[in-house]
Amino acid sequence: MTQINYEKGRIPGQESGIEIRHSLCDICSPGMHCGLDVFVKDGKILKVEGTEGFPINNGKLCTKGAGNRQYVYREDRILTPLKRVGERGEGKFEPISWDEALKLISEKFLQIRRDYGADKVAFYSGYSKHYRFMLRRLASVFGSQNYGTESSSCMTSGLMAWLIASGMPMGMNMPNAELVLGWGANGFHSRYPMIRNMYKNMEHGLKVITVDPRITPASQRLASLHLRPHLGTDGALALGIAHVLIEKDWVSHEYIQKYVHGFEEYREYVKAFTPERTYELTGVPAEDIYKAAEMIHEAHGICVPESSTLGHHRNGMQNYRAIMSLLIITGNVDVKGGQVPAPHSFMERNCGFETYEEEFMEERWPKDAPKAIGADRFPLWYELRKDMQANALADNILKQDENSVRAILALGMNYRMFTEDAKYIEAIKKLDMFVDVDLFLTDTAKYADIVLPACTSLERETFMPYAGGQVWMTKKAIEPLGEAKPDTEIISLLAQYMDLDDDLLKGGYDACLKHILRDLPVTLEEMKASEKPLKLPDIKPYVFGTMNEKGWPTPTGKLELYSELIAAHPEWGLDPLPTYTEPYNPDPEKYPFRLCAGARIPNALHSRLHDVPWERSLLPEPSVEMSMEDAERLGIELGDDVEIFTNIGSLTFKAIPTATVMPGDVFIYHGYREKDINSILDGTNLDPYSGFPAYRSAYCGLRRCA
Ligand SMILES: Nc1nc2c(c(=O)[nH]1)N[C@H]1C(S)=C(S)[C@@H](COP(=O)(O)OP(=O)(O)OC[C@H]3O[C@@H](n4cnc5c(=O)[nH]c(N)nc54)[C@H](O)[C@@H]3O)O[C@H]1N2
Ligand SMILES: Nc1nc2c(c(=O)[nH]1)N[C@H]1C(S)=C(S)[C@@H](COP(=O)(O)OP(=O)(O)OC[C@H]3O[C@@H](n4cnc5c(=O)[nH]c(N)nc54)[C@H](O)[C@@H]3O)O[C@H]1N2
Ligand SMILES: [Mo]
Repeated sequence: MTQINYEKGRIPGQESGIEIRHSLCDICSPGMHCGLDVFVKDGKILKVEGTEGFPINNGKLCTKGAGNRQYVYREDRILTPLKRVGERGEGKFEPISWDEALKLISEKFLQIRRDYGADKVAFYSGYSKHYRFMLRRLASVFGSQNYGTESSSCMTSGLMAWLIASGMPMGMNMPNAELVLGWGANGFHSRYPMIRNMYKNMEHGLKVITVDPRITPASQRLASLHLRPHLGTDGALALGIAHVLIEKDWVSHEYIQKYVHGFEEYREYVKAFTPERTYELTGVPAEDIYKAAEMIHEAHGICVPESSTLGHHRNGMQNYRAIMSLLIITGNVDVKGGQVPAPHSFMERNCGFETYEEEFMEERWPKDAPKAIGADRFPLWYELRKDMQANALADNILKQDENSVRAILALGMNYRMFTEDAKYIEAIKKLDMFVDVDLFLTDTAKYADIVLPACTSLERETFMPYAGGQVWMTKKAIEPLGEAKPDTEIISLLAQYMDLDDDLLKGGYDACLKHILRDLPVTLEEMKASEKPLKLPDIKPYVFGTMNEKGWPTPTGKLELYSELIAAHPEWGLDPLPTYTEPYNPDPEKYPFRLCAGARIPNALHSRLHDVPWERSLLPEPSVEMSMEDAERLGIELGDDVEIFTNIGSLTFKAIPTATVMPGDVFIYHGYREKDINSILDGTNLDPYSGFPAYRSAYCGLRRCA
């Protein structure tokens, strides 16, 4: 209590010289940016609090958000543009001016374009998203299709599954739902705003089924039923539930007949997934499968959260398709409380209004340029995304042939997000030029020829749209540290220095925003003048059933269980139905443990917070969670060193035996510099539909270190 009062004692006002500036937390997910009150004195941040009344967080901050001050002032912040003087990776740089840096980059990129073609320069973005519409356009105007992002392994696999079924992004209508299939959803650690919504709706009777191999806060506090399939077997489980629904005649025949394509083929396929066989494949007992089917049958309005977890498997996209199919056959798509159309407003979020963001990104797309990297290996990805599958980038470079990329402009590249990531460093070493724009001098940035300093969300104004038709320009809380600049300004400067044919990009962030937001009933100036998000007038609620009646943008105009898009391309070697394949284990005898690398922990966001003292203190050492049973069997105790080995390599972690993990499973978080789990995951173990790595259904051996 005294502690809290002491903090609150920092009272803003004339006397104390402390001012509160309204900004946002950009550490986490792009759609859920939380409002921050930043307490500033003499241009320095003293502390941060959540903004009361803010649409997403209403005064609350999570573990990560509370670390914003330490994040902004991390010791390795880059303060000036840097030019490499030592060997790649050595980390020896000299400061140079912005003018010099931009000239060096522009001259090299233009020379590569002249000598080898525009596609030999790739444009990459890490997790941050606020500048992506400009980066994509920069790549296009430059002439390269090789624009790619971290979305090559994030939520996009699930999005692709919907693009196949309905032709558009879809979202939950949770306020009207009676049941959420919380498949791989433990928002307590990854998406707390979603959990708050669930709690709110549970007061009106919403029920939740959690499907998670682990016991989690979500399974304990929210779930009426908790199914615990083995990692990466979700497709079999969904098909098993479908089997029961069909057998009991709990499907919606009228709905299927009117709106669904391919039910006959699908029914034929799921016949084999009897509860007994499903149990063998997934470990979920038959009675739980019946119980889930019964709950689905009884609910009016069922929806399923988007998920990256489910995409992180070699069979990930098909598994997610199998899950969605449960909604389709029970008539829960485009109905009240079901999965409903969620066209994107900005940054892949649905906010209830339209912008010209997509047009802005697409209109200059160089359709005659060589196809983006990965188009040959992951044709479905390319068909649906029209950008580079970043998981194919290292191989493209390492091949060193006439198609290999020669330069990369990266905004926030963290090579440790890729599996078998040493390949990425080898690839970067082969480049003529690697430019990394980041907040911090990361291990990846150390390989760059030129490093450019970006600034955090607290040092810039950022356009943010929110669900329900809300828009805002956040406030700068402090001036950029050193010579750091917003990414958007850096992109615009590059367009100017290369003198690309695009007045909008050259005109800067505000000019681009004004262009894509031109039909909104409020102006950018009005957003800037407001201390909080503005609600747009006349946001019309979606009328359920519109798309079912109008017809979906799929080849048949119906919701497709059987994909005619895939069927039209037998050369892709992909299945039109949501078929199930087992996760890949290179040698079950050597690698008997199922390894999930990456289930979210509250105090980390990929590589960003491992070097933030408050966050690190909550779990100081990279650890492996394992079952009590396995620990006992192998003589392992809390804190023991445990060796994890795969077909690629081995690493040691501190053991955390826990009752939340099933025997045979192990859980390890990623992004640690000193214990990088991705360095020992097989880089060829990719989903042929999406190109996503199997981060969550890898296999390993485990032993106690002597
Ligand atoms: N094993 C395993 N690997 C995974 C995953 C997993 O679950 N398991 N998850 C995957 C998923 S879902 C994702 S989304 C990816 C995320 O992977 P990354 O995109 O690599 O995520 P980060 O490490 O958070 O961020 C990348 C870089 O962006 C920098 N950065 C932060 N803010 C800014 C900014 O405003 N501007 C610029 N220019 N740079 C900035 C950071 O300092 C960091 O160096 O990881 C993937 N990798
Ligand atoms: N604290 C924190 N929050 C984050 C992030 C972070 O790094 N840290 N990353 C952000 C990003 S980029 C993303 S994409 C999202 C991810 O968000 P989510 O996908 O919601 O989060 P995860 O914790 O990775 O996975 C949720 C649950 O899925 C379970 N799970 C793992 N594998 C399987 C499986 O094969 N089947 C089933 N049924 N369940 C499985 C895990 O046990 C875990 O409890 O989180 C975002 N939020
Ligand atoms: Mo992600």
